[in-house]
Amino acid sequence: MAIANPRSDRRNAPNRSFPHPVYVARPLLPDFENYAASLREVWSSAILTNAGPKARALESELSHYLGVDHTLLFNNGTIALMLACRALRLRGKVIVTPFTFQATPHVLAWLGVEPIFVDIDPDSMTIDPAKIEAAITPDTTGILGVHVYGNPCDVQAIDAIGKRRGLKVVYDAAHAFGTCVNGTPIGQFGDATMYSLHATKLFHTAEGGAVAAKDAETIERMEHYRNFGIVDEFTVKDIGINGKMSELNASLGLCVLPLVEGEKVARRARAQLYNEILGRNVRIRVPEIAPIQDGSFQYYCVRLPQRNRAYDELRKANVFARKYFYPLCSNYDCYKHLHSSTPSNLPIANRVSEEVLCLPFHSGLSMDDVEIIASIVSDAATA
Ligand code: T4K
Repeated sequence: MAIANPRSDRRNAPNRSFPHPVYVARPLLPDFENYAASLREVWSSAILTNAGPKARALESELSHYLGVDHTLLFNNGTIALMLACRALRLRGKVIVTPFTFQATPHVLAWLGVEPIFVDIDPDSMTIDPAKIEAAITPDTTGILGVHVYGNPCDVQAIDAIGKRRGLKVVYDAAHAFGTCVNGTPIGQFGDATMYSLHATKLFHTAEGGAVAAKDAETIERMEHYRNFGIVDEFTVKDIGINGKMSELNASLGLCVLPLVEGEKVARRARAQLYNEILGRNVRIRVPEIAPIQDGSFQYYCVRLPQRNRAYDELRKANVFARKYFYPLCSNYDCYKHLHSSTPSNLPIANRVSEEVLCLPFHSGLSMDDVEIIASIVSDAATA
């Protein structure tokens, strides 16, 4: 007698809708009692913010985990990136990828710096070093690369251009927590690297950001900037801002960090299953899956010409995939007037942004859920 396989039964069922919304991300949450115990310490100290002991402890644990000399915490990734760019004295024009979250070029614009968009590599979807050289002018002061979905930029080539042309190199590693390039931690490249610690990220503090940097002066400037420029009670050295992380957020981070490795293992298994099912469909391009020690496992992104159909079919099934990053930053109203935003300057980025779809990716998905989502995408790609 044939034994029913519940997985394929559900996958082929006419109604593949989920009873609850399934989102692209789900925050990794520690046992509540653990967090409550950490908060009790904060309560009894009555130190809630301003570089308190939890924030200092998390900075030190993050430097160790990320394999970098120095980490500074901020209240979100956007402020962290802005203060890193300011500390490195970026001004005039900075070369940047358009294939990113809007925060990346916004940071430059808030500093009064013009983003100069250049095209991306069609495979890694990160900024193409070959296009950077041609975009450098006497006004260029830096390069801002994004390790999109955790895919590392060509860091060797970009760092070499920075050195050769006297430009600062900053990396937006919002998606690349823990990414390594041939065993070297991603935060060791460039002049500064920013990690987003937002709730949707593999490692998070609900809201938060971190910067890894080597140069002592740059670190000192960032430290002043995040606390209004204050040096001591009577000395204000720089025009700073409030960029500090609270003790409540830092406590959460200290409880989440030990869970990250387990989450990566769970995500890798889900990525493998997605790839196994979706990789059978010639119309779908699946990502390469990094070894556990090298990857950030932040997003699972496929590329397919029928992306919009797949997105719509998933929504009918209560699944909220995301078109990260469509529209392209250079096509937003606030940037489309720039000379470098001309679509003919960015053909690959414009094409890729029409094809990408980030599927739900976290340990809260069962393997059955992954099979169902993959089957909906695959059917949409061939319909
Ligand atoms: N650079 C890059 C390359 C970035 O991708 C980002 C942020 C930044 C810089 C700036 O870093 P931060 O300043 O944010 O630290 C989300 C995140 O808010 C944003 O951090 C992230 N990138 C971006 C790619 O994704 P939205 O507008 O898509 O978020 P939202 O609210 O639609 O959340 C996505 C899904 O996650 C929801 O459908 C449900 C789920 N979710 C969300 C939250 C907030 C939860 O389950 N729980 C939650 O608490 O931007």
